[in-house]
Amino acid sequence: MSNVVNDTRIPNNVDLASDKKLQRALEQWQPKFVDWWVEMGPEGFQKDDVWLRTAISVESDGWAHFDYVKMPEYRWGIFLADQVPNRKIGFGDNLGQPVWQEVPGEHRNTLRRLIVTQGDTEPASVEQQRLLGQTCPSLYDLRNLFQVNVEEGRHLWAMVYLLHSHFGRDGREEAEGLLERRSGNPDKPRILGAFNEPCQNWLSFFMFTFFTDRDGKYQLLALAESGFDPLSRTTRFMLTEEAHHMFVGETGVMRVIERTAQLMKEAGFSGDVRKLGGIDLPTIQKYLNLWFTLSLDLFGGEISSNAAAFFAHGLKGRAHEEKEFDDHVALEGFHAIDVPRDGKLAREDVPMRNAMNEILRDSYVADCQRGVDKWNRVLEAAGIEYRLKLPSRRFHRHIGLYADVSATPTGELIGKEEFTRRRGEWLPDAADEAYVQSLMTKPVYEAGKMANWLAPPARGIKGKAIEFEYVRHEL
Ligand code: BYC
Ligand code: FE
Ligand code: FE
Repeated sequence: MSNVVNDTRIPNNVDLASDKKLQRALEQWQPKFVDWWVEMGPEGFQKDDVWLRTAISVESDGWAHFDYVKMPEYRWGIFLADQVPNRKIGFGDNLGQPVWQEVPGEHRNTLRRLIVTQGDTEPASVEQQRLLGQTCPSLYDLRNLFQVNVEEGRHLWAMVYLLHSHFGRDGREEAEGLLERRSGNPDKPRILGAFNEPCQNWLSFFMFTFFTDRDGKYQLLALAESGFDPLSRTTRFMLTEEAHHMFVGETGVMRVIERTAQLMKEAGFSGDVRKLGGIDLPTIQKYLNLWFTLSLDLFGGEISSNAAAFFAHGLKGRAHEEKEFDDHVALEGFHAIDVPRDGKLAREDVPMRNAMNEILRDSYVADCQRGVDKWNRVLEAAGIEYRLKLPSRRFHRHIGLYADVSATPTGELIGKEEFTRRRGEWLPDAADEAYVQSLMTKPVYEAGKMANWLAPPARGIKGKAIEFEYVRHEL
């Protein structure tokens, strides 16, 4: 299956040529995708040579090829991880049954909806990031932005392949819809909240790739468990690409912190680091608060009958279902959740299956904490006492149990007025936005140069020097 066909219009390892009808349908969708890319992809860089990796197979030792390419000519392909022989459904009511190669009729609508929701986030993120190139802090970062963007484009392809190959006419209509909705457009918004939020500066971009792409990691891990085998195989390969997106976020924030620590030293610690053009730690904390909580919403409600049904039917599992859990049926047992009742929190036992969104969120929060700990080690090594913290899950939520209450970052419930009054202490306000924006008015296009607010990376990409011309930008 992993024989790769690269000499066709659509690179793939799914033997597309053997299914002419499917091939034609995808070849009709392809120019519409490229039109969307040119309209909504990175603005001002479509003619540049960018040193990008392209997926060419799913072999772990050589799945990627690196070279200069103009983004509209990127070879977006369809790649599924190899089939696991005799794979069985690993959880829910169908535990131990053979996985499905075709969509079971009774789960058709639910699966389509999960695939469309996943697919919708991919182009949405490209739309959110389309102006960032114009304020890039270095060519290295510019290239990473575009790498993330083209791969999100490929993730859209991955979902469109499933829609075209398994969902007939309505699948094809959904594939069109994925190119029609627009991030942040009130008339035709993207499906999930965080994907309609503006991502207008590079601090937001780094937080987004750390926190929001990491929701992608956990949703993909849960879908990789699916009894619908083509979905499992597709998402398993997407996860290999996702690792780089989170690397961009983790090291991006880390480099901001390194530079801030350095400037704080220069300012004599008590001084205002903004005077030296750095991003002060309280502002970094506010952006962390914003993107962490927007991303928490992406896991859905804490108590969810949808999630229970996805699990029961074997459509969506937990992250690392086999390795991390003993009971894969989950009909017994409870998950304790703090439920707001009359202005107070009451701990309630929620039947396990109904708590699946919260259980996935638990894994996600633990993974986020590992990254925050690394950031804090940079502060510690620099002799700075300040520590970054993940806020409470109750803070600044728009989905689920805490959507209708207000809470502080440490999780105490407060009145709406107090929240509104103190919002600027916890989340970026207009002045913070204006300050961060002011650092990024001029792009840095000189190879090897870094913007003042950001430390250089530890090394370049794939053995190239940091000074390598990752993007040949025509001024
Ligand atoms: N915004 O039962 P509930 C990625 C809706 S990111 C708006 O609590 P459920 C990427 C929900 O649809 C990964 N609406 O939720 C990252 C439901 O509507 P109905 C994306 C929301 O269904 C960076 C109602 O509220 N992948 O790949 O258990 C860059 C009650 O919902 C939201 C996936 O999400 C929200 N945040 O779970 C690029 C995987 N949350 O039924 C890419 C597929 C909930 O009342 N999606 N609602 O009309 C899913 O598994 C589920 O749809 C969700 C929601 C986990 C998102
Ligand atoms: Fe993605
Ligand atoms: Fe991603």
